Amino acid sequence: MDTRDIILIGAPVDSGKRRRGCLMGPDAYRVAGLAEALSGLGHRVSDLGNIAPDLSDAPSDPKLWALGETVGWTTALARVAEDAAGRGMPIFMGGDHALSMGSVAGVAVHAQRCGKPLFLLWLDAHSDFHSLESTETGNLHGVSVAYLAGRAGFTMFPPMTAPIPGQNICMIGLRSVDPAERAALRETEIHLADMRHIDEYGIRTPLADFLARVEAANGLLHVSLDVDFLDPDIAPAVGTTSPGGATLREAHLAMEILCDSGLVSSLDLVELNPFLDERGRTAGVMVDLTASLLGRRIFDRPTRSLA
Ligand code: B3U
Ligand code: MN
Ligand code: MN
Repeated sequence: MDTRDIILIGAPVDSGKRRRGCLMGPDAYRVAGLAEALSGLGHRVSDLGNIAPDLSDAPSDPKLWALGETVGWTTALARVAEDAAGRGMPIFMGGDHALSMGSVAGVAVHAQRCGKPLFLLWLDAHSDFHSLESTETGNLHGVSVAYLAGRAGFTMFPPMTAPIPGQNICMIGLRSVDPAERAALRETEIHLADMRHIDEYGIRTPLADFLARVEAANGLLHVSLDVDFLDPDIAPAVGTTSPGGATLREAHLAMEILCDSGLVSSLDLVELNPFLDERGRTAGVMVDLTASLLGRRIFDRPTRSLA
């Protein structure tokens, strides 16, 4: 596979939910050796350090947790993402999933400028599809896809100038979807693969179907990887654990298939809470998965069967 210009961006977003700790995520990825793993694969890697939210206009709402801070992150990250996407492959080291409102919004503007459609792969136990009205918790990491898909009501956020059509979004790994999200998703064309779907068809099938669509449209692909996509047995460092998630092998296979497609143009690593980790285990798993996405292989050719 081709070597790439990888731009690491620390996004210590911790405002998307009440339980704190994701702000330590970027440093945990650094300590776990993310940059070294990727440069070891031959890529050119730079680390922009951590960015900060733009708090110049910070709205508040009693029902929405830390709205002003999350809006500030969205503004700042969108700016950085648009610029970085023009120079290489940005990897956003989160930070909770509210960060994707900024990272993906910025990448979407870049894609629009290139005249290419943007596709979004959401690897997550949750659909993060609440509107600001339907959220029960007020936690804004649960509204990111709704914002990015252009759902109504996000007037306090920067306008989503290039909303992503439902047909261009795919969610894989779902197992915790609230009733209001389920009802709203039914009205969209978002591709949905819940854990039952993975159990019945394997992780390759929904992923390959989606990648074929990206390829046919000559699109760019942003992957948003939530730690809770993985089973908590292998990735305990997350605030909202949800049992029954992807296994280590399913997750690596997904990354290897994504790598082979050559279509991934940007990536979020979100929801890692190092305070909840066991001796850096989850950070290590996330680094290994990112390495698989960027070319690490057991063998570089298909292995021969023993038959
Ligand atoms: N849907 C719930 C729970 C949740 C969403 N995303 C995460 N948890 N990580 C909510 O709060 O909106
Ligand atoms: Mn999420
Ligand atoms: Mn999640």
